[in-house]
Order: sequence, then C-alpha cells, then structure tokens
Amino acid sequence: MFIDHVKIKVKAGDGGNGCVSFLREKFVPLGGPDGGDGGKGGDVIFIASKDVMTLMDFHYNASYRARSGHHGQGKNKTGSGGGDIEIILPIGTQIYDVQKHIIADLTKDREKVVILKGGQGGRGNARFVSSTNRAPRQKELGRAGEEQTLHLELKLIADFALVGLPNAGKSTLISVLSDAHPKIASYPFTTLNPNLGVVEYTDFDRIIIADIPGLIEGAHDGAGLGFEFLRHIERTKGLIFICDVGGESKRDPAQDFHVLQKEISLYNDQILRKPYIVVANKIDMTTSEKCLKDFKKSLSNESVMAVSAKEKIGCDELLCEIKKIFDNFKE
Ligand SMILES: Nc1nc2c(ncn2[C@@H]2O[C@H](COP(=O)(O)OP(=O)(O)OP(=O)(O)O)[C@@H](O)[C@H]2O)c(=O)[nH]1
Ligand SMILES: [Mg+2]
Repeated sequence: MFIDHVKIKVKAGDGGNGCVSFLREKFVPLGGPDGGDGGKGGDVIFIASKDVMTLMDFHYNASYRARSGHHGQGKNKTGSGGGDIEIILPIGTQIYDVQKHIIADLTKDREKVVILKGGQGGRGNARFVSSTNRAPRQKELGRAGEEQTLHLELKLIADFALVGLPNAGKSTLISVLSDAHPKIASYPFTTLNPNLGVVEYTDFDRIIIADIPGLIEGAHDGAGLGFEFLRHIERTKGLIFICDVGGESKRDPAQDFHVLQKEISLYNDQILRKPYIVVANKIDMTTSEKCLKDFKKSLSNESVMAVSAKEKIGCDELLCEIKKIFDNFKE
C-alpha cells in the first residue's frame, strides 16, 4: 500500500519531579537536604531515511510518545532522562501543524529535526537551600512534555515526472529509460501509485524519474484518481508529457496534451513554469503516421519528440533531452 499523507499525534516526555529528602545517617546528626532534580523528558525527533518508501507505518500506528524523565532521589541523585523517540520518515516528507503551517521538510537522507522538546525536570529541595532556609521542604514538579497533532505529507523527490493520460505508455517508457519495473497493461489505470526509476548516465549523474498514475479530464473534480498524486510533481525539475499518437485509441493527442496542462494548472499553475518535454509515443504503430503529423501540426509551438517506448525508438534522444534540462539546474 502506498500511503502518502497521514495525521499523527506525538507527545514529548514529561520531566521528572524534584525530590524532597534529608540525609539521615547514624553518625551524621545534622544531615542536610539532599533531594535530587527530576530528569528531562525525551524529545520527539524525526529522521529521514532512504530505506523507507511510504508513510504506511503511520497508517497503522498514529500515536507516538517519548519517555518521561525519572523523578529525583535522595543523596542528590538526579533522575535519569526519558529516552528520545526517533521516528523514521521517507525522504521528501513535509511535516505540518493542524493549521497547515509547515514545520519541517526532510529532503535528505539522515536529515534530523527535533519537533517537540521533552519537559524539564523539576528541582529537588537541595537546590532551595539558602542562608535563611537551611532545611527547605520545597521541590518543583517536572514540566509536561509538549504534545501536538501533525500532518505528514510525502512529496517524492524525483527530478522528472512522466505525466499522461491512462494507457499513454508512461510505465512502458519508465521501464525502458530507467531501472524501474512497473506493471504494464492495456487497460487504463494500471498504475495506481507513483513509481520511481533511476537513470544512470555515463558521467555518473543519476536522474530520478517518477511514473505518475494517469490523469484525465475532470481530475480537478475528482475524476479518475483526481489530484491524488499531483503533489509528487511539485518538486520535480521538469515534466515529461507523454501522448499516445498510435492512432488506435481514436483520441486526439493534442487535445490530451491540453487536458494535461489544464488539469495541472488547476492544481497549481506554478508547475507549468517548469521546463518540459512533449513526447509522442507509440510511433511504431502502423496507424501512427498521420496521427503524429497532425499532432506536430497542432502543437507547432512545441518541439515534439517522437518515440516508441515498446520498440525503444527515440529513447536515447529523449534521455539526452532530459539530461540537458537536468544540467541547466547545475549552473
Ligand atoms: N505499440 C505500442 N504500444 C505501447 C507503447 N508503449 C506502451 N504501449 C502499450 O500501451 C499499453 C499501456 O501501456 P502502459 O505503459 O501500461 O501505460 P500507462 O501510461 O502506464 O497506463 P496507466 O498506468 O494505466 O496510466 C500497454 O499495452 C503497452 O504495451 C509503444 O510505444 N508502442
Ligand atoms: Mg502505468
């Protein structure tokens, strides 16, 4: 199951109480106050890890608390601190409060953020000794640890996203361009979760491409899978629009391209400012010739890359185009 947004409750540990104690020993008649301080409560810490892919664990367990500090003891013993709780998240997780204000954005492996601080331990009576009060009976209670409800949202960190209508050939293309092996089939909505694939270039650059589930007209109104997965294209460097010019589906690929642009702009029009590549797929089909010609004519302002993901035609050229955009981000 691919879970990319959850609501969880977290609580930091409470501080331990200070202690009231007086030294009582056989040959020490005037043993003084020796109550120790309480220990600090544990913090709530989030850590990003490349070994975790989804927020699924939080779907089953939505409540986390760090340990409380121990109470202080006689003989000036400070209570031990409550252990911190370390919660592991997939890279690309954003943490929001209930008002949807962003608190943290974990984008790198092992990146760590302390979200809630454990409560301070209370002072024991040994700390209240003064010239006027040699035997204080005062102590402090430990402070309560902070508590908060958080929204976690996973936004995959991919360099490029493949967007297209169902059946356009997105999964076939990512399986040819990268090391990904998604399910491929001739029915719509084969892909129900984003797939990531890595392309290794000869100069050792690694580019991550995401295969996003099919987008259809009316997605903004919830049609198909709606906008469910568009959050994953927000952080990409560029988009790869893939349109089916096979001719068999009897669809107008230029119209498909406009549908994709319209739906994305209704989700977040800033995304369309990203560089993009228009791919015409399925040029191996006998019915594709006219369809490709009409497509290029309708999109005369765009430079269209004609490929066949199935027959691996035009894929090397496409990889070069992707690399060019990627390299522009280095400068
Ligand atoms: N002839 C031909 N068929 C292709 C090509 N690319 C994909 N197909 C076929 O088109 C169908 C859909 O391919 P997918 O890669 O699953 O398409 P998708 O865009 O991932 O589809 P969804 O996951 O449903 O959105 C499959 O039957 C593929 O074999 C191509 O270049 N040429
Ligand atoms: Mg697919």
